[in-house]
Amino acid sequence: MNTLRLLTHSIFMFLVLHATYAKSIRPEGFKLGSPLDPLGAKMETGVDLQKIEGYSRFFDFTDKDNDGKHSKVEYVDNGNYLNPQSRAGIFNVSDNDRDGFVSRAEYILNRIITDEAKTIVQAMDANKDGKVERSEFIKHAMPDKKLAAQVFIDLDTDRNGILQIPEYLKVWGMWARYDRPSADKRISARKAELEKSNQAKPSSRGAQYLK
Ligand SMILES: [Ca+2]
Ligand SMILES: [Ca+2]
Ligand SMILES: [Ca+2]
Repeated sequence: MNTLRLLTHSIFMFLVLHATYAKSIRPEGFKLGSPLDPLGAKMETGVDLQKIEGYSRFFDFTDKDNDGKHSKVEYVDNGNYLNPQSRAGIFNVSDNDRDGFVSRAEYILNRIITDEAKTIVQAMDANKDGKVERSEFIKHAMPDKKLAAQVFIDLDTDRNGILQIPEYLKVWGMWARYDRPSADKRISARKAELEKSNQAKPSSRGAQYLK
């Protein structure tokens, strides 16, 4: 009986914490995930097969033992992107299913999300000093300035009025994954869709002219 009560209590606390947390990174009145629409994020629907294959090749460089997944040793300890702390952060965000490894699909999805986020945010850096200030963000992010101000607060995780890589990627990454299928499902669905539309084209020669 006590165990049951403890379990009920734990579930209740989880729901309370989850609700509080979800609210803190969400502009009021908007469903979690929707700030990405006004920001212009397309996520996996914005990439073609070539892009996916390119990411897949990058995945192989780091997958030294060719077992189809990145271990912490392969990515965090032996990696060379940014610094170990940033790599650990990226690794944990990428590991959607929390099995301690980053699968090919998890890596590809993370690259899609973060590369697009960086492209969108850095394009707002009007004076090209590598940082996106609050005023730059509000001016360029979206037509709804009130929403832009709310979204900025969510992305500026250290609250210093400036967006820098990688701080905003964490929140953006949560929005891009919240309430969506697994990385595996998303990447294979997108690939299937692209392969189908490739087959529907009259010929590869014809497809070239369509570009
Ligand atoms: Ca591996
Ligand atoms: Ca994983
Ligand atoms: Ca900041």
